[in-house]
Amino acid sequence: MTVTISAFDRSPDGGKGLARDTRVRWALEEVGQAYEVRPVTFAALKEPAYLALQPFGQIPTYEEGGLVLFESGGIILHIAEQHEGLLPKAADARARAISWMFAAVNSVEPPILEFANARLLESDKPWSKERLPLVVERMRKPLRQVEVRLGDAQWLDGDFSAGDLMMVSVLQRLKPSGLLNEFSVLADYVARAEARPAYKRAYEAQLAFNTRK
Ligand code: GTB
Repeated sequence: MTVTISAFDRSPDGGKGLARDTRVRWALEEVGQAYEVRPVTFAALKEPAYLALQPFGQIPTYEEGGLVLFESGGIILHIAEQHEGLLPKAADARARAISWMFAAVNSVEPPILEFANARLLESDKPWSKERLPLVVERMRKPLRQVEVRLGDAQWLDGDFSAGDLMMVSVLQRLKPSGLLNEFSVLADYVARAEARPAYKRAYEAQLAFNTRK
């Protein structure tokens, strides 16, 4: 069955791999599933035809036969459930890996996005200087906690899983600010994940896509 995902026609990051199609590409590469990419312009994201696939007018979507999915977490969970390699077979370990996926998008990502918005979209506001330290501290707390849990382990819970894939994808968003380097355990964790051949293939594919003529 052909799998098609949507991605920005041109990512505003110019191919740094920070848009959310990269995490889906990565999951597909981890499990060895070929895929096609449908480029979507910013204008097309908000048109009825695309909103029928993704109600919030965002990338990525996932299409496989008659199945249409949106939300990167839901898409990656689907991929992980359809193929071997991203979720443990043992029920308890599998449930824990899925919990880490939710932790990544529900507990760690929101304050990171808040920080990115405060830094990039609100820096010209009169209250920005006063607010930014609060936003940064709110973000540091879950990061410290993930760092403590990771300790000197390679991955969050045994072998690499979809939980790590989501957590690393979320942490990568800290890179442009340099803040990831404050957390050496997390920086090493991200580097370890980025050294995976599947990640490299996904990164290179999105780079080629975003820099195509
Ligand atoms: N919760 C959804 C999911 O996980 O799938 C969120 C999807 C989402 O935020 N999509 C963004 C989007 O389509 C792209 S990834 N935005 C367009 C819109 O809302 O109109 C977020 C993103 C965008 C750009 C960069 N960048 O340039 O560095 C990084 C991340």
